Amino acid sequence: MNTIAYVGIGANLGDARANVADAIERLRRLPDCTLLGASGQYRTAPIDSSGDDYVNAVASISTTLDAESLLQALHGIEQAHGRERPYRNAPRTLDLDLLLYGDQQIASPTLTVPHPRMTERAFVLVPLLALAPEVVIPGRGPARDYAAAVADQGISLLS
Ligand code: A4P
Ligand code: MG
Repeated sequence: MNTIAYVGIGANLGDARANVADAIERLRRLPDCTLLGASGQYRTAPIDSSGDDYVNAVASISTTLDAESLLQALHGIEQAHGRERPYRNAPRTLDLDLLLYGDQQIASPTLTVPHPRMTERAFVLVPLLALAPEVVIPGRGPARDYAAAVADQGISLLS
C-alpha cells in the first residue's frame, strides 16, 4: 500500500543549498519511493540551534516502506552527507525529519510522527504549506492553522 509522507530537510554546514538539492535527488532515487514534489529552498534563522542560517525545504513522497524503514532510509541519506551527531541540535550538513506519514500517529522509542515540534517552526510550516496548502496534521488539524503563530520567525524564499 502506498502512503504519502512529508520529509523536512535542513542544512547549515558546508554548501547547505547543494546539500538540500542533493537530498531531494536522493529522495527521488530511493527504492520503493516516488518523489511527488518538493518546495523551494528557504533561508531560515536557527531555532534552538547555533551557527549559520539554515537552508530548509520539504519534500513529499509516495512510498510502500513502513515508517521505521523510511526513517532508516532517511538516516542513510544523512550518513551519505557525513552527518555527525556531537550533540542535539548541533549544526549539521544534512538533517532529514519524517514530518508526516499518511494519517498515522506513531510514538515509538525511535520515531514520533507527526514530528512533535513541526507546528512551532516556520522552517517546517512555510515550505510544507507551499507544497501542500490543504495538508492536515493527524491529531492536530490543518497545518495552516499554525502558520500565524510562527510568523515572527525569520524565513525567506531563495531564488
Ligand atoms: N526521531 C524521532 N522521531 C523522528 C522523526 N519524526 N523524524 C529520532 C526523524 N527522526 C526522529 O534525531 C534524533 C533522533 O530522533 C533520531 O535518531 C530518530 O530516531 P537527530 O536528527 O539525530 O537529531 P536532531 O536533528 O539534532 O534532533 P531533532 O529532534 O530532529 O531536532 P529538531 O527538533 O528537528 O531540530 N533551525 C532552523 N532554522 N532550521 C532547522 O532545520 N533544525 C533543528 C533540529 C533545530 N533548529 C533548526 C533546524
Ligand atoms: Mg533530526
